[in-house]
Amino acid sequence: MSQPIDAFELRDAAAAQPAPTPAQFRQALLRHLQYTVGKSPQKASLFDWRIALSHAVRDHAVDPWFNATRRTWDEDRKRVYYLSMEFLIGRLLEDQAINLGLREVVVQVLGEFGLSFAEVAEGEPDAALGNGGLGRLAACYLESMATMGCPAYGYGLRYEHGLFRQHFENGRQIETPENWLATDNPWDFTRPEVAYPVGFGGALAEHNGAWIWSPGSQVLASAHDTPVVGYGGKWANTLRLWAAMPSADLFDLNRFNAGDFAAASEPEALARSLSRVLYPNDTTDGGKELRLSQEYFLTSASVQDILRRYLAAHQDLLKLPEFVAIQMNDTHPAIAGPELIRLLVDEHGVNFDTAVQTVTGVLGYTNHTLLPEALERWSVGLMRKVLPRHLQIIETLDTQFIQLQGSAPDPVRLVSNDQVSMGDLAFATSHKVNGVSALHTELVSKDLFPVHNELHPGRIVNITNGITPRRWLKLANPSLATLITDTIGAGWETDLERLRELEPYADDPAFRDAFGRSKRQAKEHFTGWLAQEHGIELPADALFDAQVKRLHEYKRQLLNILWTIAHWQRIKRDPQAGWAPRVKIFGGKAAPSYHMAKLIIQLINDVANVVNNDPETSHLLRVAYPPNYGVSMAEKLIPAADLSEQISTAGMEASGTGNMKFALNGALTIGTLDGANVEIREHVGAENFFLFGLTTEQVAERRAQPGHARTALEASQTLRDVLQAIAEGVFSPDDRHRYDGLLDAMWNSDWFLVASDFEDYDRAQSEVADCYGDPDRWQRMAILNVARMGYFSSDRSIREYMSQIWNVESAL
Ligand code: AZC
Repeated sequence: MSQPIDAFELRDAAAAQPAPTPAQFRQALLRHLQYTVGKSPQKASLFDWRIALSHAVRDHAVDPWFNATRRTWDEDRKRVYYLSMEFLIGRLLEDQAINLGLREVVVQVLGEFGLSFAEVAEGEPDAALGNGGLGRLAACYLESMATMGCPAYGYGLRYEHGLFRQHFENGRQIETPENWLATDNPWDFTRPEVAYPVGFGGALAEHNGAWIWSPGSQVLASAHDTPVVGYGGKWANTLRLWAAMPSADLFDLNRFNAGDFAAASEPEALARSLSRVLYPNDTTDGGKELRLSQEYFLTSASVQDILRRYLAAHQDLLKLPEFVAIQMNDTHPAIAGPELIRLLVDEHGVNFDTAVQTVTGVLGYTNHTLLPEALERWSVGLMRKVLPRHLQIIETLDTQFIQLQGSAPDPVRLVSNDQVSMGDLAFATSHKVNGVSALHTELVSKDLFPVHNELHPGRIVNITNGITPRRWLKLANPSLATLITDTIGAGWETDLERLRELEPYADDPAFRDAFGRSKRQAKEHFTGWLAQEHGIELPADALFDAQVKRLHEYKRQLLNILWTIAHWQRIKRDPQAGWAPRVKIFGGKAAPSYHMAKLIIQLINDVANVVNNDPETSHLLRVAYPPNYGVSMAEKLIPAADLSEQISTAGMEASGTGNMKFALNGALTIGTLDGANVEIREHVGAENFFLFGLTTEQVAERRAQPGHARTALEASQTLRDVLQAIAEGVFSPDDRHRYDGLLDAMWNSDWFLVASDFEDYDRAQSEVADCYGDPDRWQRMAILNVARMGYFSSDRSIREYMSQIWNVESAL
């Protein structure tokens, strides 16, 4: 039904354009301003300039994109398909300009019109098609796959509304819809000819031993492509986002003409709702049926596209694993297993067991969390209603899985208690399952999938997360990036281990000074933006102590703010004690229905209000919580930080990637032995990391002790004083009981062990303060952090995925 895009893809591309001269680029920019945007330079607004510039930059992405696509076809290469409900991309203009080697020419040409690149780029809305870590990881991996020349597609949904916008009213989080598509999206190539029907519900019938599924309703998935260019512009892949469309003209003109305007558009609106909003939650799922339907919509459209592309060049579906690798980013697209089996068996006549074997050869599953509330389970009733044929396939897989466990008295099931366990399903249909840090992978093997692991030794592998140094160093931190290039030469951008060459400079006073100046520049850049954008003034000479990430109890922003109160109380008791000025920076959103997380946000803002207005202490302590944290804010904030708070309860943060971004930008970490902190500490050296807290094993033991919260509180006068102040309403004079629930949890349950870890955190914070008082020592430690973070490049992660999971070669 859809016109395949093969003809387009096979089109012979011209040789890549050489780098433009400023005169050529100026001409291209003016041409787009006039003929694409329809404005003269005299009348153009910043918006007009940005759109024209984006098109002028985008033009340079097209040739590498065509060439990469054509080569992949010509050489019949294996392709990787990264299926993800989230891609937290951020802005693209500067990222693409850097990767295409155009940044300098852009700066120069814009300057000729009296414009700065920064001010033009600042107008671009963030593509916030993700909640947090998992979505941002997908974006880093896309960029690295393109840089490494790994032929790949990212498949996702083109949400009309990305992650909600956050603002504060009286310190409380208020959510409003995000609207990134309200104006032109210049990166989008719309492909109306690439559209697939996706069916839901309906009935099953058996015919000559085969099953026929007749869906009750259909929605069309329509493709929108964004080229993803690798660093150096040698290779480009595609991010294909599906938009939901009504499969037929559902608009009821008769009803409309009869005056019933709303009802006339209802069926159409319903179809479109599949790509309307990103679920603003990174743990549990609301609106179950819509969410399951969204997941199937993404998966089915992508799998149809993948098979169509495969069959355009091959006949034998059993050879699929030789040419296709599909990576499931968490369980969200885990219906891919049953969907592929369904297509092979029902539509291509492959025998069931052979289909299972083939599909398993294709699929890989990345687990991002052990939190039980985030491990998706769908009720059998819902599954039967929305995806009856898939449920049937899952039940067969379940039977086979039980058989595989032989005489086990209490076998693990894919379907139990009337629920389908998507984690178990994903495991059973994948040839490789990976955790995202060494510690996490160990816990995945031991605690989450011990039975699977025993049945399939070697299926679980670890691939520690990584971050792209192009966005998170070169783009975000130009002062440090320039210093690095001036010191060790270019090339570290694609070979991050080369940062090791900085190690000897840690003892070089001149380099230390220059390093200090680059940090200072980053701080001024951030504070300038913060003052302008949010009216928050911060002293750039203070220690910038930052915790930015989603709000979650396990991440323990509470521990941080409680310590902040303790610190404030101490300063008040002894203002002359030589305190180093400190700025506590918080950033992050809470899921709209997560009451406790929202209460913690309010507490942070309440504390900020009191502390920042205290004339006795405000020169020594500030709390800043700029609203609406996202990728673009992170790019300014992370380079400015001195201290990175990675303080989750051990065993709960699968990896973290913010921890990597901070350390790469020369912040020291205060952290627990959790997630990738463990490996970061190993790499940068234990002496360059502020460690505190219970280990994963100790956490389990402590939780088993009855009354552990009370015991820990009784041992800490400092923490009791803090809780006392909160209880007295020092921070909520208008409502003394606001935090009663929070205090009650602190005394009586404290699942996340805030009290148990408080004293040791306090000790580590004093070490931080001592160390910051010795600038040479601090600088040295910070430089060594930068020099030793090469391992955490997402290029390394992708190389490991390519060899250990995808079995695919670089085309470069
Ligand atoms: C996150 C993990 O919480 C974080 O530790 C990890 O670094 C990141 O994935 C990337 O692997 N998880 C999520 O964002 N969301 C879910 C559902 O796990």
